[in-house]
Amino acid sequence: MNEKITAISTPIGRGAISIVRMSGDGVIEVAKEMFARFPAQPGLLQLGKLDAGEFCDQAMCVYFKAPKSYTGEDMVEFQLHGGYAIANGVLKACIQKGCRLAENGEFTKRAYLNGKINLSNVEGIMDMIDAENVAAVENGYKMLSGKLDGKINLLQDKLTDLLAQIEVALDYPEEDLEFITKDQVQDVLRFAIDETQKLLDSATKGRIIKNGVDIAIVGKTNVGKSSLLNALVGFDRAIVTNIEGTTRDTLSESYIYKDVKFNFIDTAGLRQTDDVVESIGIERSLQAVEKADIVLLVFDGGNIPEEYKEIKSNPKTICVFNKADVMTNPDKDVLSVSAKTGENVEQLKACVYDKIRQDNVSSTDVVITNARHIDCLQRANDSLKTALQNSEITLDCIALEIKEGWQALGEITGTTASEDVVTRIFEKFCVGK
Ligand SMILES: Nc1nc2c(ncn2[C@@H]2O[C@H](COP(=O)(O)OP(=O)(O)O)[C@@H](O)[C@H]2O)c(=O)[nH]1
Ligand SMILES: [Mg+2]
Repeated sequence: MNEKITAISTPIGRGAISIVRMSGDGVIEVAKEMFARFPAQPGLLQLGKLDAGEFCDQAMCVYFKAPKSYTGEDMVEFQLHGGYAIANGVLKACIQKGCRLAENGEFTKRAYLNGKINLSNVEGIMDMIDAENVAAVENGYKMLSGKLDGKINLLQDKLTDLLAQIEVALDYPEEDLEFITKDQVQDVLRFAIDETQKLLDSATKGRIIKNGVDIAIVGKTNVGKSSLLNALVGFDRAIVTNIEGTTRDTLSESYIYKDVKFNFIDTAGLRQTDDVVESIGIERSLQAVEKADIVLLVFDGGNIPEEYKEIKSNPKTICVFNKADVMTNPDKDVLSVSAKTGENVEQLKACVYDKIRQDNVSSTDVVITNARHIDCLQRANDSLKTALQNSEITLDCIALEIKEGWQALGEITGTTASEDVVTRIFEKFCVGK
């Protein structure tokens, strides 16, 4: 018996429409009491009068029959006129007729418990809802539609087969090599280690897709780093003066360019200084360079100073000549911009985008965006590596490690996830999802 649950699934507040949902045994009967022209068949959106007790609304109603619904249970959705009072009043009416208020993510949790979706699909849905750009939506969709669990299931299947063969070989030691050879075992292990490593390696891309690219703007004092940040994001975010050492702390601002979030980080210019605060700022600049995905090394006139040579040769660095409105660029291979007039600032964004796109965002394969998945993959990868090492000596003891690897993989899709993990995932959802 599935308890009847209900929730408002759209954001609370003024808007064109609001949706109230119900799921569980008996929700169709509840809806029929409220909606006279109940749809003739599942999946049909029907216009009619909805009686919420205290008021009526002209609304749309659609229902789904178990198991062919999002949750896998009987479900009803009302599409109401927007606004706080209507949605809340209809919710109250549903509760009065025997539903209870759904917990966060409870509709999706039921879908999971009823076998409609697995945990990585659920996390794909969450990534799509939380997405701040198109690339994050695309990747969430890949997870939702099973690109990740397909890979994980394949690996788990291979390990299951391997375990079975190893066990047979151990049960009949005298015929050992007829069942499986050491080479065969190691081939499978190497394949699984490789695949988990590839997924782990994709996590950098995943972070960029989800959280954006960190772009540190560095260079000598007064070359126009803060002015460039302002020009790039389109408003006066940072203080700009002609006094050296104006920027003493790092400061960041985000900007969505096409489908990528750019997180620009303005830094203090590197120079010898007795100012304690500025010295700390310079220390932070160096850390920003270290952590950044891209470094914009800004200079104006003359050559790039000696202390920047190392940053210049870093493959993640793009050199930018600023103040093109008043100075001539000595290096024709370097992009000239003017933070003051805006000249070539759009080209600079395109240049950053191309650099990122080349080796990061453009991926047809699913990439890992989730810290939980990274943890599971890392544990699987570690266990399998230990198994591979030990397989050099004997097959006797490696079954345990392979099982651990198999188990860690299953946590991603949920086949081996603990109740705790499952609860924590659904807690992050909104009510009504
Ligand atoms: N002519 C011109 N002046 C600029 C340009 N960018 C910055 N400046 C000036 O250079 C000085 C230092 O700029 P600021 O952005 O504070 O440099 P930072 O120390 O590198 O952050 C200020 O007086 C700015 O107005 C530019 O593209 N053209
Ligand atoms: Mg500055």
